[in-house]
Amino acid sequence: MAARAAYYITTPIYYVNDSPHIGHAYTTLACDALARFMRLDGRDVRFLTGTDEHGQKVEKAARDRGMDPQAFTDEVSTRFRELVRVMGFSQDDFIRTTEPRHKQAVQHLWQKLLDAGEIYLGAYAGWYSVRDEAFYAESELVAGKAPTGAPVEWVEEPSYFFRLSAWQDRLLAFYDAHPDFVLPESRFNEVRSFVKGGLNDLSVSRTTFAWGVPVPNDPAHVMYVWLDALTNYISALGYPEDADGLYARFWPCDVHVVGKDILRFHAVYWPAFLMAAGLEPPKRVFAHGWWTNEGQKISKSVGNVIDPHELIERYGLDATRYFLLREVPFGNDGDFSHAAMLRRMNSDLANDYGNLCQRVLSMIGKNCDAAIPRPGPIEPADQALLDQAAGLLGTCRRLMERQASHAALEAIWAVIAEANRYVDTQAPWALRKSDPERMATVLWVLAETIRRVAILTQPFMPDASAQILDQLAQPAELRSFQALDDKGALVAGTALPKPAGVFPRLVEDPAGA
Ligand code: ME8
Repeated sequence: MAARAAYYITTPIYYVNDSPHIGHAYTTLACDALARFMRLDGRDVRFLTGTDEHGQKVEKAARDRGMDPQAFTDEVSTRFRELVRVMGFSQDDFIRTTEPRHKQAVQHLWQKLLDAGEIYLGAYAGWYSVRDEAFYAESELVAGKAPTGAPVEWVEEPSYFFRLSAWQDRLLAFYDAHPDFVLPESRFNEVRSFVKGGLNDLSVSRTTFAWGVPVPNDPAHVMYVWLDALTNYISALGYPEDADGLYARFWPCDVHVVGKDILRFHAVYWPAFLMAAGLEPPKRVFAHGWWTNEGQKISKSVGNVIDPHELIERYGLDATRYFLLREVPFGNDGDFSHAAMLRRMNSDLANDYGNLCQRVLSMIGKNCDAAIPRPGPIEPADQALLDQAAGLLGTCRRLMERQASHAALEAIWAVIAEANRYVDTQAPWALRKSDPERMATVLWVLAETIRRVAILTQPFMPDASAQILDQLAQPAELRSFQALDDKGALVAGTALPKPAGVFPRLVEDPAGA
């Protein structure tokens, strides 16, 4: 058998200055769906998430709570792990930047950059935003604030610099050679124009606080939190020793999924650091958009932060996953609203997918002795539906290669809609008396279509899809994408359990809560 192709996907590592919210859950969810899809498609997947625990922002949050930074990060990091558990994410590793394996890797990378002459000692005098953990040039400020609206402070201190200015041409050449390096394309254009505008050397160490990885041989300095944080993507693979061979197997990364707020760090600084150290840059950075809540920016001060735990409690895990992945084209900004959630749950899930399964499985239960019916001759209308369902894998593969989960879901729902139309036009209930053999064929075609659809919805809604496949009595070994060919087709006579509804209809609370 041919070796399985590797697939490495990462989320940003989240700051532990605060509890996780919907934005964090969203990025990790998007990665989870991609990771599950690739696993079901036979890829050897490595899916990484974790927490970013150093820097001034985290140190300040710890101080505000009167806690030692390590004890504080231990506590908050646990909340991120808890979220990952509640959301049922399928990560293979969870890295914390306070772990020894990470610190060693960062110090090694630093030494390589120093040895290569890419880092030099100087002094920084300029603006810094603790909230963004970013340096800003005077010309970038808007009304005395960072372009993100974050407050800035004047910083003057000895600092090591990375020769970023020398990387402008090589970065532009790299972008030209890799036209899909950043998706969506509009974001890539922003990155190119930023780099074309000229790059300053980047301050990569700080001396005015201590919560970071110490600079080798100069302990007055801790490393800039972004140089530290970005390195997680390779430290988690065992870089530099690579005792388990993970680095050799999974680097360069297939895709770093990030929010648009941190694209510059990933698409400019990170490839420059890597190339300067003689390492390969990642294959892709995908920058997704920003969620608002009922039209408003999500912020603690507004008090409208969405807690993912509450969403799951109210709507259920799979419905929440479906909503977040389907409602907004991946890459665009999106708005969370209860009304939109209600629409998706009732229309797409309960009416379209849920009803299809319920109607077909209960008709089989009642009219076919609760076993997969034996199909007679296949007619053109049957073949048309089967062909559409069979075409889905290719379509979804093409879309998921470009992180377009929303479009894959749309394609799957087009087949669900087609199947519902087929039920209406074929009217199997009317065939029960007039032509039972034809009824058996129609119900087989429908059950087979549901099987294919349910295999493909697994990455997006693992639990609901598993329930549907259980109701079709599909064994575990027939749930990967390999089973999507005709060899996996439903076998007549297979006994089926009693069907049960999978997608509850959401009844609007009259109080409008
Ligand atoms: O930036 N909508 O961590 P962070 C969508 N530690 N996504 C959102 C969001 C929203 N309203 N709010 C947050 C950091 N996110 C660094 C990363 S990586 C080497 C270091 C998501 O805790 C989105 O993915 O501020 C965004 O990029 C990330 O959370 C920022 O998380």
